[in-house]
Amino acid sequence: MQLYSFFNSSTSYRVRIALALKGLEVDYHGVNLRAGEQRQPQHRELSPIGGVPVLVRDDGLSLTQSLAIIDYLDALYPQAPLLPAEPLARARVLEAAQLIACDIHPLNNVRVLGYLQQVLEVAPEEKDRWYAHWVAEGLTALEVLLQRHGQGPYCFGDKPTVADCCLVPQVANAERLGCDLQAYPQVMAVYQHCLAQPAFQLAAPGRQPDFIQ
Ligand SMILES: N[C@@H](CCC(=O)N[C@@H](CS)C(=O)NCC(=O)O)C(=O)O
Repeated sequence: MQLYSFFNSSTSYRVRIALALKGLEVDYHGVNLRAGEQRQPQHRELSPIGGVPVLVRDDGLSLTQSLAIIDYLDALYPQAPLLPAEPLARARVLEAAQLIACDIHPLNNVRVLGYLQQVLEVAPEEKDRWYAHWVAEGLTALEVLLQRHGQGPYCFGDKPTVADCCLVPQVANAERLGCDLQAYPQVMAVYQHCLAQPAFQLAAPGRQPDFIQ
């Protein structure tokens, strides 16, 4: 399998965590989002919307959308399952994962921030306020969910799930962009626990072949 990824892309990071937790290796292709490579026609053949991650199977079939890719990997490689079988537990994991994937990430995606700056001509500090606002709204809600239904050391107990695959990259991004994360103690406890685990370390941006400072 091949993975089209960008070291700093949080959605690619989700898939890299899932692959590492399952002990799977892929051929890595860096797509430089800073240089706009995701919008090149050649990449749009793989990802019509122009994004990463893309997983390409050995037969050439490709798959986009990080949660669909993780679900596919989980079905194909059931070792270290990332979704519980019990219906309510499964829905809880997806609830947290989708809060991040649907309610936080899309508002702060590269193309959205680019549109704010380049088309709407929003000042850089206003764009940063936008980013921090949606991260704060989302992480506040995630903290409530985890306090109500979570159980450490991962989001939902002693095994990592797709919720952890989403939490770590989102918090890492927020940290990198200087957001104040003190108001989310349970989110941060899960984050710190995950960062200490070898699979999460393997998937980290700094460990990827396309890493640039
Ligand atoms: N919902 C998609 C989002 C994929 C996505 O947009 N990824 C970002 C990087 S984190 C990207 O490629 N952005 C490129 C752009 O917005 O131009 C997923 O979960 O895979």
